Amino acid sequence: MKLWGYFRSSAAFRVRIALNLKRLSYEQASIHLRKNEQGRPDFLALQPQGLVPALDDDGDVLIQSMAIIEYLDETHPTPPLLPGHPVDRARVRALAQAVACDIHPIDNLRVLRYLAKPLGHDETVVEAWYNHWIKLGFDGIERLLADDERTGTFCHGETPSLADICLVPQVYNEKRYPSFDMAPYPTIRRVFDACMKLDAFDAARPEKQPDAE
Ligand SMILES: N[C@@H](CCC(=O)N[C@@H](CS)C(=O)NCC(=O)O)C(=O)O
Repeated sequence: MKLWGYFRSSAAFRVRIALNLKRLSYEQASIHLRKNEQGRPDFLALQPQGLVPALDDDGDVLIQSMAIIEYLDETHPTPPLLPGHPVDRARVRALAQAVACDIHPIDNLRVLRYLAKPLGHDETVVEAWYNHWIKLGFDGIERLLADDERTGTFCHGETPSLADICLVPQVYNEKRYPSFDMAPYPTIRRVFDACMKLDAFDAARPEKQPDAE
């Protein structure tokens, strides 16, 4: 398999974790987002949205991290990334989507760039935007985790799932910004720490990728 990604992309980070949990080997192709390589014609031919990641599995090119991860889970069912019961599956998907649908898209590079230019907001305003939406998202996720007895060592029980795969890269981003206060999120921090002790998560971290700077 071949994964197009970028070391700092949290959506690519999700797919790297899933591939590692499934013990699948893959090569990586770097799309340097800061240098706008996502707009390169050869990459747009693969992913017309100009977003990483994309995964080539034996000639089938898959896009969108959640679709890729569910594909991997369907084609390589062990270990499962979703629990067995439909209600539990819905909970795990809801936690994952709280990150992937509600937080991540509005704090994406192209959104932050658009706020700066052409909208003309300075760095302080862009940072305030970023932190505001992360805080709102994490406030809800902290309650969803802390107030539910199905939360275990991981977001759902004792094995990592799609929910942890989405949560960890988002937390990882925030740790890069000391201005964002993680103190109000003890459960999120505890789950994050548990995940990062696993090789699959650790090996997927940005600074361990071949294109890390
Ligand atoms: N919903 C997409 C989001 C992909 C996405 O936003 N990728 C970011 C990196 S994390 C990207 O390529 N950004 C390029 C840009 O903003 O120009 C997915 O889950 O794959």
